[in-house]
Amino acid sequence: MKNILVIGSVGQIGSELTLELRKRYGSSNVVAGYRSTLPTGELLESGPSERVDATDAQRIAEVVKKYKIDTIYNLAAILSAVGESKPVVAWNIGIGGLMNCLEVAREYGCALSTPSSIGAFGGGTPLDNTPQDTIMRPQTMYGVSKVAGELLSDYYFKRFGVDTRSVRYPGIISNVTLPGGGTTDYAVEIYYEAVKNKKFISPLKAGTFLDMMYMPDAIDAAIDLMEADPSKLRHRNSFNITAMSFDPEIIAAEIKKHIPEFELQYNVDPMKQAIADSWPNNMDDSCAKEEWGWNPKWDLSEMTKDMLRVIGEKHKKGLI
Ligand code: AKB
Repeated sequence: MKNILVIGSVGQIGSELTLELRKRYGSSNVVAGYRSTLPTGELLESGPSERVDATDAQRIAEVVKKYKIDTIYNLAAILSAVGESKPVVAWNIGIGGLMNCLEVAREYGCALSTPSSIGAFGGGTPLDNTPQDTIMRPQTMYGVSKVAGELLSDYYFKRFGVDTRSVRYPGIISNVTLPGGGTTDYAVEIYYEAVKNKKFISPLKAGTFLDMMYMPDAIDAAIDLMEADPSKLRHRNSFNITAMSFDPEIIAAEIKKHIPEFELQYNVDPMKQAIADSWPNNMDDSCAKEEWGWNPKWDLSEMTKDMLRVIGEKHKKGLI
């Protein structure tokens, strides 16, 4: 990877991935693509940025030509819960956007990474130790578009030789940019509420186990997979990866170790609960470990310390 375009660079993952790519590959070699929200701060100042809407193929091609892009990270997506209220938009961005990226990648010889998700599972998937290759009949538009996206990405690799690779992300926990509209967002919000109000009302009930991961591991995964030796990859789109699995009670108990007065209450959101119930409790990520050395570094205890430290500092400075 030398010249990289990140589509969706102001989102939860994009805002941190773009900065890490700039550190590793040089600031001027990583273009921050944005749609309506302009990049700000370090993201704006540390390298080039361009307006790139994933649904506009011509614009993607212009930017790819202008910067001689060889690798595209396509992070444009509408997350699972919002996708249920805007299914057509979710499909157009998820699949329309991906088709545009695949076609541009084919024409200009780019490698392409478009993350999939635990949302691709459902409808008969074994929920414990979920295998890499298994039944996938998701019941959300987000999930349908993720399964279709995996298939399309593999199709473009086999049919046209486009170097497509991707991971199935679990819930991603981070403290730079908030997620928006996902089912796993609660696991980010709980830390902010713990710091600000010492209390959190969970939309998912006790006993709802989901795979999760701290952002530094999520970023390493995206980059390491794109750097992996292709001869070792038996799979491409997409690899199960996970770092931890917990339910609201377990994350709350971890927070209480640092904020003893923290209280967890419940007001279950039936739509989010139904989505979470259809997703794995914990995935088997052994293929990622074997084929490209996936090795998460953060567990719940270390992540909780770091999240509370960073969010605590933001709170003291009046930033949240
Ligand atoms: C969501 O909850 O929709 C996302 C995901 C797991 O893909 N965070």
